[in-house]
Amino acid sequence: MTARTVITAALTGPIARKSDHPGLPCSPEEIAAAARASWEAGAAVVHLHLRDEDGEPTADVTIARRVLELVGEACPAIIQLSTGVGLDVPYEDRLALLEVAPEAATLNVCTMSFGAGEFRNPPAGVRKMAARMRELQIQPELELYDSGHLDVALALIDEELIEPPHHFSLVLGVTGGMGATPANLVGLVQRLPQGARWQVIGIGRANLPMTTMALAMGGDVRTGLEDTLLLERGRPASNHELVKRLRAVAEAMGQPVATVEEARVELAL
Ligand code: KMH
Ligand code: ZN
Repeated sequence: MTARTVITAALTGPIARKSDHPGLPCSPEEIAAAARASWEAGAAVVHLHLRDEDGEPTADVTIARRVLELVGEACPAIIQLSTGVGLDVPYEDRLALLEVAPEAATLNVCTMSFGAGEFRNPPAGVRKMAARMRELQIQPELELYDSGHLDVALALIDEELIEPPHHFSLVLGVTGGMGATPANLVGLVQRLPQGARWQVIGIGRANLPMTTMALAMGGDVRTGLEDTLLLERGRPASNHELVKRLRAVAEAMGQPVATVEEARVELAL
């Protein structure tokens, strides 16, 4: 088992809009407040997407710097910036976002259907993104939405574009990716490289069952409004409520939850 479980809060994501959930944090100030509340509830890492004045996903570096500054002032949580950004944001803009040099950032390794949209991660762009992350010493979080994505990630590791320690997010329940089933999760975990650190992201109704499975298997977990807008059917969630519930599940299993300082050790940051 993992000594301590790291909880990541994915505060806003790129898909939902305020019209879907009025409490969705969008402005830099709202994102910073949600980060603080999630950290107080037990999250050691915050996964951040950026929104413009209209609430649309953006890779604007001025907004990125403002969000990083405000979140840093609000709480000591480890910042993981999304380079997924949003389905309609050009890859070159996503790449340029790395120049704000967050401590950690996501690396999406394959193009795929994503609900009603397309998530474009072309092989040459992914290699550029990985190489720049290595140069800037940004810790990559490898996002896997399907079993074949692991083979692509392993190729990047073989090419020495990604250095150890390797961090994987196993995303279950995206329409266009692998379904949220125990067999899919177990199959992927069994094939991870030796010494890899991994977390589970369960989308929608799969959020609580899949993260609970991850806890039982010794993995880390992510929750937040990017992953589910509801605590249960008909009951809108907030980021900190989702973190609080997941923390309680971990503790009920006797699994201690990492503080930020402990998470830095666990994640070798
Ligand atoms: N929600 C998707 C567009 C990431 O943060 O890097 C995937 C995504 C991944 O947001
Ligand atoms: Zn994200």
